Amino acid sequence: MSLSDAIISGLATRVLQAQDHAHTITKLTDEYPQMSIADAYRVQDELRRRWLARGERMVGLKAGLTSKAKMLQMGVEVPSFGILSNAMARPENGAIAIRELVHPRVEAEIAFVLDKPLRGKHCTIEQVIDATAFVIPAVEVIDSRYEKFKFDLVSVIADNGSSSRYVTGGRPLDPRELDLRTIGVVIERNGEIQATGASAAVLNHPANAILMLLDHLADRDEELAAGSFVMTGGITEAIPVKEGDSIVARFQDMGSVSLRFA
Ligand code: 0L1
Ligand code: MG
Repeated sequence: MSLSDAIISGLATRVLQAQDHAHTITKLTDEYPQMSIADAYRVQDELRRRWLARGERMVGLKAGLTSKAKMLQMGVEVPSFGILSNAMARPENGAIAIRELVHPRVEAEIAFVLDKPLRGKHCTIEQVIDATAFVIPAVEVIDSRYEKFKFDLVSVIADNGSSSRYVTGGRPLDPRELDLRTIGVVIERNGEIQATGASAAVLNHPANAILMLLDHLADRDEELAAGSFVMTGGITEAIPVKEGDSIVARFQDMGSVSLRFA
């Protein structure tokens, strides 16, 4: 049986306070072991309502846990999806305030910006490419609100897939000009290489993350609107950061994304 609206609303309050005030909470499933993935997305829906009510603008969606490295790191086997608001965006080369975060980690991702809507369960990679205005390198700063970054799939979905900040950089490129499966990526922290990977690590092709997202949206009778910004998931494992760290994520043929934590 699904959780009541009152319980979902209370859980959204708990998660939102933890996100806004950078403190940890225990896994939601500790209190509600019967909570389902559908319930967790209802918590996300409630978060979206509250973000909109306080004046934020929803800019797109994120797919997470889309690479083997990430699934292994977090001990789950299924991707998760989350919502991106304008309040999470930060400029390239800017300083991200570490006091606003609990235990941040960074991920190098390929983001898509659509200029046509996409809808339905039977789209193809070619249709995703056709609907894409450009792809752009991105770094997502994830920050689980769960103690020690330990959670299960239901709890992490309710925490909007650990979303906290994101930064785009490099060059926006026409996806038809690239082989999106073979983009090499290097993440440096303070000038030292921390992780390397290739974009095929994301479900063999990052556009497959968008196909999975479309599948999820179709179940909810929703679509990806023209103009959507979609992050397709970390290509390598996520790298922990602390105050004073500088991060550069280098994407072959696409440029780099730089940020620092202060
Ligand atoms: O964007 C991501 O891959 C994160 C999904 C949630 C799991 C995590 O916090 O690592
Ligand atoms: Mg991510």
